[in-house]
Amino acid sequence: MASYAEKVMEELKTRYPYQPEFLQAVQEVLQSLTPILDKNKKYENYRIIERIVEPERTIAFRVEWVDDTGAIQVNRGYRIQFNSAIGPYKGGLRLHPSVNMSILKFLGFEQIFKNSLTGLAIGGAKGGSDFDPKGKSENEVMRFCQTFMNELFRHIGATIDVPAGDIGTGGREIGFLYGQYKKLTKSFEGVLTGKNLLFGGSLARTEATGYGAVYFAESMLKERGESLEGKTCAVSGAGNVATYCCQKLHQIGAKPVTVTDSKGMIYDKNGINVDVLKQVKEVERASLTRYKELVPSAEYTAVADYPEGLHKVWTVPCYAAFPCATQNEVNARDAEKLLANGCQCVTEGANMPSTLDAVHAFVKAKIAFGPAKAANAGGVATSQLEMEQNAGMQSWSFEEVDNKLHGIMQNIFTNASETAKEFGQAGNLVVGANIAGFKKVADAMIAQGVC
Ligand code: NDP
Ligand code: 2IT
Repeated sequence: MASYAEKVMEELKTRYPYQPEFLQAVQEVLQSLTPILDKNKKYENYRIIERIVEPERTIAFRVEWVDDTGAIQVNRGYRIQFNSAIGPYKGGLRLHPSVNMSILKFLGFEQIFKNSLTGLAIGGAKGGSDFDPKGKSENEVMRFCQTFMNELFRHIGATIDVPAGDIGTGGREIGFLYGQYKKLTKSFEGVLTGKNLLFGGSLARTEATGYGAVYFAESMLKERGESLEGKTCAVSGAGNVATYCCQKLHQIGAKPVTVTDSKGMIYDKNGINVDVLKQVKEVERASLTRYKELVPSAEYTAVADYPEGLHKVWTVPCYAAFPCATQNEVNARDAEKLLANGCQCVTEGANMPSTLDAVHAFVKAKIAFGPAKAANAGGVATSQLEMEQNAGMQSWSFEEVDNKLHGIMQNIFTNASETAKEFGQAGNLVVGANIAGFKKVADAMIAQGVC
């Protein structure tokens, strides 16, 4: 007979056949929950799974703006307020042409458990638009952000829902969004995180996700008597998470040798030059071909030249891999290649970067595998530290925030690791993180009644 989780999964597949990313994210979580659902029938009695897979509120709206030629442009904007059982809605805004309901529901669903794992009082949400900031002028990005906020502002607030950055949304976009929120509401409050330091941003928020992923990898390896020091690492992505992942790897004596963007990959045998990477991506907003111009000894490979069915970055022999670009960028064949080349540690900086098959391969091989909702939680955790500073009208030092981040990542590892042991699956942090993240939210939902 099908288990409770399997029954809900089948219903969900029938209801949302056109939301593959959402179904994938739910499947990964539900597969892990069987031990706790079997042990505690209360979750089935209270129909927690049917409830937790449906967003509390889904907001979809039109975003119309005028481009530099005077033409009217129309985009779709969204905010998915998924779960507020343990705190105000919290999660990023993604600006990318691929954004749709499936992608945002997967991200919002993941965010529920990630935020719970941080140990902080934050619920789960995600939003964004199919607007592509790439190739747009500053004025176009500003006008888009302003009209996006013209609708979003009525649904958010410092104790209601606090959006932040994600793919395509960095400090520049958060600034424009914040300016318009303030204009519309007259309120100078911590309604967005990832703000500029000049108006309420937190030191170390920019670095937090990448740094946090490396701290998480170190915790996993320490338990195994290993470390990253002196080790070669493969990193994907070339944005916020990848850049500060590379920076922290250098600081602890490891060597990141790759970065990737949507057009290609850089292999730099001398170690990725983070100053050059920042110049290319943060200042010039250029493609990685520019890195090759600035560092001629580096090798550049265009996506069109990747080996059939593989992401070239995962064919580079490495001790540790840090996928930090986007979902499903590590498939089963990539996983096989990484393992065949001796990779001992995979730490997910991006959200759901590994397909279900790839996750299974890493878990089966018993390497150190840090699932996204645990390993990349440093970003949102530091966002909550920014909210705390805003609420108290304080500004903490870089060291203070970084130390708190380090402590939070260590706690997330310990919690996931202990929970895995408690349910008879020592070392399986996928199961540990999913159960630990779920339990707190589910118990809070039960305590708050059916409302
Ligand atoms: P950025 O927009 O700063 O960078 C994204 C990078 O990934 C860019 O280099 C981009 O290439 C590349 N990329 C994006 N989409 C694709 C794609 N479809 N195919 C190939 N490459 C792609 O985003 P972040 O660094 O903030 O986010 C990266 C990942 O980390 C995402 O999964 C995000 O959800 C996750 N994350 C982010 C957090 C944060 O605090 N920012 C927190 C936790 C998770 P190009 O330069 O060509 O655009
Ligand atoms: O996926 C994520 O955790 C983020 N994009 C960061 C969210 C946040 O609120 O800082």
